[in-house]
Amino acid sequence: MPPTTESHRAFEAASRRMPGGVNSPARACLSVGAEPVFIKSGEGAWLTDVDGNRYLDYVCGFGPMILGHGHPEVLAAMHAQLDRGLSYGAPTVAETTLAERVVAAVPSVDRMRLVSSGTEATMSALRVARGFTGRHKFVKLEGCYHGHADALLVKAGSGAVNLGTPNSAGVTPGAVQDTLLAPYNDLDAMRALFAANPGEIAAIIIEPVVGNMGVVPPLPGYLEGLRELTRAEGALLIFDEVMTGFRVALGGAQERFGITPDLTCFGKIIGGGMPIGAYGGRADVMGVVAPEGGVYQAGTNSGNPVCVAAGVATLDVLRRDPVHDRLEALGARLEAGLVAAMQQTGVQGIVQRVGSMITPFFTEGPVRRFEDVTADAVARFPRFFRGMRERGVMLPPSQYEAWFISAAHDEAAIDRTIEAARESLAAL
Ligand code: KE4
Repeated sequence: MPPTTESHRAFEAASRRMPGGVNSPARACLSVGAEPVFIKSGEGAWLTDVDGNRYLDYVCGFGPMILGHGHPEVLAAMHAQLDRGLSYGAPTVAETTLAERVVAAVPSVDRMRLVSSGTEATMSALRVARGFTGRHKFVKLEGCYHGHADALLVKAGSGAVNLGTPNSAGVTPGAVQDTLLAPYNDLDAMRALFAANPGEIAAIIIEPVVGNMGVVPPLPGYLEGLRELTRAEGALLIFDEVMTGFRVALGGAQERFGITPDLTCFGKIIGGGMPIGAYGGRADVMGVVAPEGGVYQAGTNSGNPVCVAAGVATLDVLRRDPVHDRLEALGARLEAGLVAAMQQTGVQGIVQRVGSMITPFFTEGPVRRFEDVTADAVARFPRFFRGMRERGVMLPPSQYEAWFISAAHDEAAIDRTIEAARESLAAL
């Protein structure tokens, strides 16, 4: 569906005041040769743009909207808090409630700190790891994206890679001098890195299931190998579960794959659509965080009462209802349908999925690490994206992103998506 006149006018006005007309480059649609459409509202699994066009939504806010747009229990909890105030600059009981909900679902987290974004969560977790170990270097995986803190914005996935260079301008050599890189799903390369930097590596930070190259699952034994290696080397294992937390299982990827990290980063779903992040883990590690320890980290909006109300309500629904079973079934249905559509249209591609995170890659695959996402795949995705949007299906605007299914999607929505995909693939 081409950008409609109201949306185009909105885009022109936005572009005068904001780079790319957006407040995050991941929404800019530059890499898919399109203008972003401006959204007026979301209802359940659907988005409506400013011209009244409706779309089945697989962006889901880039992950938070696991219950769909406008869930009544989440809205009711927020409305109740609005009448009591927005921000106090003082602690509230609800923050402890949210912390207890996270701890109940994610046993590796004994103590935690709320922040306001995934970037803050990973940035802070890295500082804690360095403060706890006294070591400076850390390892990130090529193609993983952990937000836009300087030290982490190296060979990053998601929107960073769409710029053509995964390293951002403005990040100084000093800021990344201690950032070590390794290819995903390659234990030998990781072992070699530790051997070359004995006693100097504070942590590995990793997306336990990558969403920011598109969906790339860990190979069998990979996460276990990282766990053993970090333990042997006195380094911390940090799981960035900003995307996978409460998504691929109630307890995240660490529950799904049975791995216990030392620190975990959260975001997205724990805010239920409102800006929340968190980091937490071992009590001894979190003991270095101010005011108990010497690692400083702070934030005006950390634990904001309205955001926390949305987060608690969201996690309560996820604990009570069998949402993850439903999402697994819908994900499997969509995966099978996309595979069949590729076969029926003769388009070369694969589909990679973990739970309700899914990505079709226009390459023969498998995609196990960053360089497996071929230039050809990246080149073919834009026409598919535009074809799907024209048929009323809103996808994340990049081959390097995961699609998300919400509990508001149903079999009819999945089947409609598969039909749109079949038509869009046939038109490639
Ligand atoms: P935020 O600062 O955007 O809340 O979180 C950063 C982040 C950290 N870790 C992981 C695994 C993430 O996926 C993210 C953010 N994800 C991107 C989309 N892949 C957010 C979209 C955007 O940047 O606008």
